[in-house]
Amino acid sequence: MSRLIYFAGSIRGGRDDVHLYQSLVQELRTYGTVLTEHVGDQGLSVQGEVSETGDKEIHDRDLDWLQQSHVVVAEVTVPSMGVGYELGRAVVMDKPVLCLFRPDCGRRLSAMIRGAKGPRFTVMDYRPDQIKTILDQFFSQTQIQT
Ligand code: 6IA
Repeated sequence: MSRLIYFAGSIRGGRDDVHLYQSLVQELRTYGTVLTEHVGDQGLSVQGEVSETGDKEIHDRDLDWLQQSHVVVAEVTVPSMGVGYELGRAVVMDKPVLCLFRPDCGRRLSAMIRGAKGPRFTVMDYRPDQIKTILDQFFSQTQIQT
């Protein structure tokens, strides 16, 4: 069975890093199917996707995908309530999680994310030119049940 990857990144929290999300989604495609490719879509603005569906549908669909996924990768540099919520739910679902944070943004990562570090919850500081290496390391060292 193909590996299903849930990628999380800020939407209403701010789209400053959307180009990075796009690169991450592209790179993640080499490791499996990315269920949430829209997060890296430059056309999706803070105002949100043009859609008839309401927030409840978005929430329920995303949680469905989260449940189906085998692994969660989150870009956590731009603070996002939605990403924080997804990460909390992922922990409860016992999914392996990788959080990527860019320290050169000048902010400090929330203690609730940095402090969640554990065998199933990896937090990595990174620069964009390290994406390939970090993903390679994570996917080769993490037990991901498919
Ligand atoms: O609080 P945020 O919006 O920054 O939360 C971002 C996270 O929540 C992402 O990782 C997504 O998985 C999820 N999320 C938030 N909004 C959406 C969305 N459409 N579609 C899919 N996933 C979402 C937003 C459209 C809406 C603004 C009309």
